[in-house]
Amino acid sequence: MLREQAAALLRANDAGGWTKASPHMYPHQWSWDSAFIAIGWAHLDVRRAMTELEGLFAAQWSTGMVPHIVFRAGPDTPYFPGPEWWDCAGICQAAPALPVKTTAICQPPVHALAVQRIWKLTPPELQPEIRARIQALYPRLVNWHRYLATARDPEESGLVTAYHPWEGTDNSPRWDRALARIVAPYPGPYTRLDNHELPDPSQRPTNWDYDRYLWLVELLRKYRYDDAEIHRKYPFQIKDVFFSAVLIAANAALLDLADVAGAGDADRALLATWLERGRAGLAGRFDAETGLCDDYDVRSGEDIKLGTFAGFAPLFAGIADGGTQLELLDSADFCGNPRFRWKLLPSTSPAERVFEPRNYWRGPIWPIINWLLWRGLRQLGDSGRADDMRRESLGQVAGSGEFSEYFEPFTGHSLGSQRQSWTAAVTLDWLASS
Ligand code: 2M8
Repeated sequence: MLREQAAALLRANDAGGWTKASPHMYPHQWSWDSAFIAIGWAHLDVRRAMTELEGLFAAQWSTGMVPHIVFRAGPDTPYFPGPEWWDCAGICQAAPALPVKTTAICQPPVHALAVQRIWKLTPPELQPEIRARIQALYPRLVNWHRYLATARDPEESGLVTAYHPWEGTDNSPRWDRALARIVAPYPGPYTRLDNHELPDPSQRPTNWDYDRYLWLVELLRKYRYDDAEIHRKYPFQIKDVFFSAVLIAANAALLDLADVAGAGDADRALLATWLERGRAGLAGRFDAETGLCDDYDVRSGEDIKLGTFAGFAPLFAGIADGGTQLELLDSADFCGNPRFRWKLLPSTSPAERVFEPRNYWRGPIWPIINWLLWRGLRQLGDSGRADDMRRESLGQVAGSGEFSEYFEPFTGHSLGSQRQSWTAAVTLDWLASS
């Protein structure tokens, strides 16, 4: 029943070769949503799954960056801020030419994990075709990772620099201090649409946040989306341990696919270098006192010490740590909170002063984050915890009756956008992965 509902949701959100992240709130193609969505499609039609990724990578920038949104839905479909706020083709030669319209920032590189899943699920009779399509996509994936390992890590620290809260976890408290330092002039009149779609302000970022989000876009435009210039002058640069952990997992996935893709020695060596560098980078961010990995604010030189899901970066990356993180994961500060409806990882720990159980990335439980953690735990051979996480996650979705964007930790109630594609996609994957 759940499988049929999830499959029906993906089909309903299918816009023909690409999938809306959700039908009303997010009507375009989002980068990491697409990767999760491809994992969902892989359970229904591996060809369609490849098409999802191929379409996204057709909008890749010449720098290798895969943009966070490809605006596909057409001018009559409302989304704020739309392509005119970015004007990428007009500002930067590295952006794809019109009519392709994108943003100028990116999101965690889940794509290689999707290709790995697609290949695993490809039936023998389709293997020649899918192998050829993976071979064609692979160099683009390597370029994407090269962009992250170089332009987004000029220090060769192994850690990816995020430029904007929209690069994954919008109003996470991880960004609060960095945003508070930014003196943002009022960016001019604008009308948010997200709070029309979802009129409950307790579930979404504030106007204070939006003023800063838009001001950061202004600044990125001022620097003509040039990474070297941004690195020198731009005020919001965070070494994001979660993003970096996903890159580690993704580099390992590309290495795993190297034979299928017929990768050359040079690419294999590069991937191995980035993988090692990423692991060392994360190890350097581990705080033995708290047991969590800390993000780092490049501009202020501060460690960002907060109990959020991102602190478990080593587990997302599939790196064994001898048990400290697992104990913490099970504790009342995270999955083991006795008041939680489901034993799942919240976006922010309820022990944090800034925790808000209904507000977006400031407390609620996100299925895709728990999917990434589940994947990491499986890689570590922790089938006990992984199975629990899968069962609880499926219980949460089935119990709410909705494929919601996020869930209230104490009640398990649906929050955010409804009919969210990536939630249906990871549900399909969990259902098939006993
Ligand atoms: C959310 O972000 C968008 C902006 O990109 C928004 O709030 O309008 C985030 O959860 C992001 O990670 C996600 O990719 C996007 C679409 O699901 O929604």
